[in-house]
Amino acid sequence: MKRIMFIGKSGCGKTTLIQSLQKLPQEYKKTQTVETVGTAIDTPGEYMERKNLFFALTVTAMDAEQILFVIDCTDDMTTFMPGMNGFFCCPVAGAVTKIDCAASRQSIENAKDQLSVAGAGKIFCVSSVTGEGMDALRRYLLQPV
Ligand SMILES: Nc1nc2c(ncn2[C@@H]2O[C@H](COP(=O)(O)OP(=O)(O)OP(=O)(O)O)[C@@H](O)[C@H]2O)c(=O)[nH]1
Ligand SMILES: [Mg+2]
Repeated sequence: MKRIMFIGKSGCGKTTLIQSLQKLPQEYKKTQTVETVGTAIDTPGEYMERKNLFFALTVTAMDAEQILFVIDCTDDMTTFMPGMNGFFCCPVAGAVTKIDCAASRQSIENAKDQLSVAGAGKIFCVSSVTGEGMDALRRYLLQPV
């Protein structure tokens, strides 16, 4: 699998998604700092939410081959800036998480739109609980850069 860096708000499901993609046991663990899990680079949501920590993401991204912007479809708050892919040198894809809990189809579409405006190319809709959409995302992340 490519060396993928996961970026998104705290609680959006990055760590759980990494566990699901790598078929690891699902255990809740707040991400406190940048962590490597197999080929994944997990980041704390606060690094994206706080301006003074954002630079750490751009530095860490130098080690990545692929960025994945992650957004929770149950969270209406805007998290990604338009054109945010411009901060990174490698390809950016997107994942909409928690589709098993989506209030409506529209909330998933809104999340996809936000990822698209942020500059994510390919976008996947997944649930780490039911596994829906996981095979397609896994296949994409297995493709060479
Ligand atoms: N229903 C449902 N819950 C999910 C899903 N993905 C994650 N969760 C839950 O959302 C909560 C937060 O998930 P995390 O994976 O820890 O979120 P995170 O983005 O890593 O958060 P930080 O480490 O704070 O940046 C946990 O209680 C997960 O069980 C999903 O697809 N569906
Ligand atoms: Mg985490």
